Amino acid sequence: MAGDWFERALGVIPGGVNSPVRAFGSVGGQPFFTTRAEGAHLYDTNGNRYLDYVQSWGAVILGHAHPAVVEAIAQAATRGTSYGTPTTAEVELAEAIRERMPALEKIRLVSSGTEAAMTAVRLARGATGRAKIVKLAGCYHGHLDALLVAAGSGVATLGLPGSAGVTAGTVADTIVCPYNDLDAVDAAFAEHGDDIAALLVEPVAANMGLVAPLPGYLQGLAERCRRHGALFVVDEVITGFRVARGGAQALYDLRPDLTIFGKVAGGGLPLAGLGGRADVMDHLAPLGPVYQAGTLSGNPLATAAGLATLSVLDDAAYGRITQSARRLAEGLSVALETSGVVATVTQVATLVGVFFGPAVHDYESAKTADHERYARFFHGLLERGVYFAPSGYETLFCGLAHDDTTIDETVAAAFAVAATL
Ligand code: KE4
Repeated sequence: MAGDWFERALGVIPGGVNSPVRAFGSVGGQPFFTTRAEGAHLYDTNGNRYLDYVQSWGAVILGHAHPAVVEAIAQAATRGTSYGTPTTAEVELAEAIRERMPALEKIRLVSSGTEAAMTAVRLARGATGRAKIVKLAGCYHGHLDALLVAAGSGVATLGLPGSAGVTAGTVADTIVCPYNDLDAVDAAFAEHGDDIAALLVEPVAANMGLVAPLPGYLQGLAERCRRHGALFVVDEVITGFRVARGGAQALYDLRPDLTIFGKVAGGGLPLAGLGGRADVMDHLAPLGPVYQAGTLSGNPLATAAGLATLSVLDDAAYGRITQSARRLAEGLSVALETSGVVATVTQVATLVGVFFGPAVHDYESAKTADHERYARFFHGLLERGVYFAPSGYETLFCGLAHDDTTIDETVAAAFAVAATL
């Protein structure tokens, strides 16, 4: 039984999980343990089948165990698993990424989004000779100390440690502004302009629930960075190769100085990276003075999975996934409205979000949504075999395996659960 496995896990792994959000802390209850997955479905140790909208937090887009990805990994494994030397697949994957995101003139592969963000922060500071970093409240860029910050009071405040173990010193150069608020960014540049190395943003915020950028917001950020000589860094770990073939920078016509990517680019294996202006990226070792390294960077199995995934994702695929997301968003809206539940369903291309409350535009308003009601919605769906994100601060991922039948099954379950909310 799952409970037995959770008990066993608790005896050897902190919280029983290797990443906190998996523990269901935000929604209550105990997590199930997955034994296998296929297409849009997960299967747990009790043989239950779930329609999966977490899709490994966005790392899976073709559906689980897609034949092209499985074959690519299996083939690569017969040739060894890691060499610690350059390989042709790393070059081919970097070129495939640049073909989709031309702003990434040079690319460095790493093993996680956190590692990519950490490198981007160090690189921005090394390339500009400046210390300050601007981040936006509610955006998540991984668990690097410099960005584990809580916003102070006020609109452009120096960060306070956002986790135990993060010292005041490591966040002393981090400025936090509300998302979707250009005036706050103006205040930050007015006070610290010449010392701001970079501004990091999730172009579509997906870690405070799904929050779209207001019209002109992203362009406003880019323009302010340009005016003050700071690097405009977009975190496309979720949106990259997810919301469009060229990511959010294609959707919103952006040319970032640096881009962080991950998840889809690794096809579900540990791969992430950063890329951008060659004159900035060339500051990275061994070419330049900004050190960065990784034993498994560009791992042959991960690059094989990433190449296989990207090769399936043509514009028609994104069109199909976007249509599924639209069908899901519309169905959820009707289901919740029919039951008279106050909820806001958001959709950006292939991403869908649900807030129990009025429209959300930043982290403060995301926090005012009814997360207790979201927890009840989550468990009601889970009981009916539908697995939504176990937190109202996450996002729902549609993929190629979510067809009309699976979406309609989900919407039917949502109607049933909405009536109980
Ligand atoms: P990783 O270090 O977890 O590979 O990536 C960090 C990261 C960076 N940037 C963005 C926009 C991200 O969303 C993430 C990680 N996303 C979370 C879920 N929203 C991963 C799930 C987890 O923490 O277990």
